[in-house]
Formats: sequence, C-alpha cells, structure tokens
Amino acid sequence: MTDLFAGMTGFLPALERIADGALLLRGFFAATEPELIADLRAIVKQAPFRHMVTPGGHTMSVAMTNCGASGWVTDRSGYRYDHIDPVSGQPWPAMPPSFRDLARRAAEQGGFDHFAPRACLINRYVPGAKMSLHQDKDELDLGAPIVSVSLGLPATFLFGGLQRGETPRKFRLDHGDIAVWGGPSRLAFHGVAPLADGEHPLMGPQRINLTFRKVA
Ligand code: MD6
Ligand code: FE
Repeated sequence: MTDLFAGMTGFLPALERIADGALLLRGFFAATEPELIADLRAIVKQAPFRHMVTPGGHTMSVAMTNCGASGWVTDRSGYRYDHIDPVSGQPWPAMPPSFRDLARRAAEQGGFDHFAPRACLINRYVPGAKMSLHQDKDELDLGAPIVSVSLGLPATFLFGGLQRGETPRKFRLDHGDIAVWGGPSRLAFHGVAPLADGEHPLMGPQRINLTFRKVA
C-alpha cells in the first residue's frame, strides 16, 4: 500500500497559483515526454530556429520557430502572426496532437476549459539568452490564456503585474514545468532572466520554451 502511494505521488502534478488567473504546474508532461521531444525534433527539422529582428533593429538573443496554423514573427516592419514561415515561404509545420493536448490539459488546470491553440511559438535559449519584460498582446482574442512549457535547462521566470514599473517576482522553471496565465493576468508583464550555463541530460546546453496561444 505504502509503495503504491509512493509511486503515485510522482504523477500528481504540483499546482502553484502565482496570481489571479496565473499558475505554475510542476513536472506536468512526464508521461508524454518522449512523444513531445520527438515531435519537437521533427518541427525544427522542417522550420529551423532563427534569430528574428525586432522593429527597433535589435537581433533577439532567443532563437525562434513556430508550429500551428499561425506563427509569431517579427522583423523591421513589426510584430505579427503569419501563416507562412518567411524563411521557407511555406506554411509552418502543423501542431502535433502531443503539443495540442498538453496545452489543453494545462489550461484546464487553470480553469480555462476548451483551450484550442492555433499558434505554438518555440523559443531556444542558450546560456546568456534572455527575454526582456513584455506583455503578450499581439493576439486578438485576449480571453484565451497563454500556456508556456519549459524543456531543458532551468530558467528564472520573471512575473510582474499589469504595469511595467511593478517589480517582477522570480520563479524557477525546470524541464517539465508549465506556466499558464489568463483572465485578470492575461496582460501581466513577464520575461526570462539570462540563462545560466549548464547541460541538460536530455536537451543538452539549452532551454526550449513552447508558448501556446489561441491568437484570433
Ligand atoms: C518563457 N516566454 O520563455 C516565456 N513571450 O518562459 C515568453 O514570454 C514569450 O517566449 C512572447 C514571445 C515569446 C516568448
Ligand atoms: Fe511572452
């Protein structure tokens, strides 16, 4: 009996509410990890990571690609969603069921039922790469949450308030952790501190982040 429960606790995801409408799920994708990583590799083969340029002319330290009907892109003309990968001229790779289902299950944990993401932005952080504080506000439908899945090296997630001036709180995100924010937290400022050096046993010297959005 004791052994049974000891085994089971490994499958119970820890849920931490960090703000109204925002939560962290720890070790959430355990059982689906092999499929998720295989699907990720196939997407990156078809649509390789690239460093995009912001409208201000700054090359981002995070390398990006997308899957799904719509992909987030930035260049000198601005930020937008586009169904075509500007590098290949082809539509982005389809969003695999392993990705879609994981995002839906994570959103459900936050009380956001029937989350059907159309876009999955895939970010690669190498040591030193960071994401400055920002709001995700290029989506037309702000009723749907953002679901953010972490793989690889641990990162420090910065989660602030609705005003840029508010000092963000820091949360460690490990391989398998998921952050969900929506409702009153949908436009919260957030970012990622510069990634520390390291080597992840499965993912190597990098962190990969999947961000799911409904977009429109
Ligand atoms: C993260 N990422 O990497 C959080 N937002 O943990 C983001 O907040 C984010 O990766 C907009 C575009 C790309 C991102
Ligand atoms: Fe963001």
